[in-house]
Amino acid sequence: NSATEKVGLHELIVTGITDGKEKIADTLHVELWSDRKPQVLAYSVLKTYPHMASSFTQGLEFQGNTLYEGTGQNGQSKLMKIDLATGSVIQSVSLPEQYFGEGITIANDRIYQLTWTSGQCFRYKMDFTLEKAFTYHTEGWGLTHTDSTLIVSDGSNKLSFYTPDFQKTGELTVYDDKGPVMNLNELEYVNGYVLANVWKTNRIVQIDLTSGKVVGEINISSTLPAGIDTSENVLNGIAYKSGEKALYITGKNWPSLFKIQVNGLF
Ligand code: DDQ
Ligand code: CA
Repeated sequence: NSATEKVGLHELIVTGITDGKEKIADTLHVELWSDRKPQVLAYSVLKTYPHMASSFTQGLEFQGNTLYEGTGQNGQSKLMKIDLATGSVIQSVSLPEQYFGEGITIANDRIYQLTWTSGQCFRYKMDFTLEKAFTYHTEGWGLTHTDSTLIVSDGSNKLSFYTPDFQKTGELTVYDDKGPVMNLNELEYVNGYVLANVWKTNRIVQIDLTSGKVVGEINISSTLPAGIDTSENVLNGIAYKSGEKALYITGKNWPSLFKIQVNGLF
């Protein structure tokens, strides 16, 4: 067997010897992975806030000091403005029952909210009036933005880039040193990188937007709320408060929301 390597993302081609000649084996095996081992980023919990345990969190983001949350499940999906100190709702709008709400982000003073399998992204004015609906052709999972580029995850190891009018402009595949990092879910753009929590894990990965490599990771296993059923009620919410250089994290139906400081992120 032989392997060829390229710099950056590696490509492995497995070949076999048949009748003394080297041939590509019956099963051509091509795998891509990163040449970089993610740096484990240590963190500390600065504060614990209440979070509504009825919220199936699918998107979390600050605009200034104001926290916004989007929730999922058919018939229970909402866009909400949240009072951080109490966890209670300041303002909310419900999605029609046929939609399963997913990631949210706020760009150019507009709130965007994805849906899981309906291929519809809703855009609201800051007063929560619905302004427009856009169509896309993947599942909708997480959403964040940098300047006016929207960044969407779809449950694969891919991030897709869209204009504010939801025209697709590109995509990026994400790898760590073990291979493709699938199930990228809720997203947050922080300081040149995209953070993504990986569905059904306690892992947040830090993705380099130029290469797709996972350069860092945070494991929040020691910060799960007590007594939650972690089969579906998983970590799913990362919001960055730039003034504080702090992250706020929560999960689906978690009773708490944690303010954390991560070493080496900023
Ligand atoms: N997604 O957020 C990973 C994109 C979808 C999660 C869907 C989980 C469905 C759970 C439904 C539970 C109903 C009680
Ligand atoms: Ca977020």
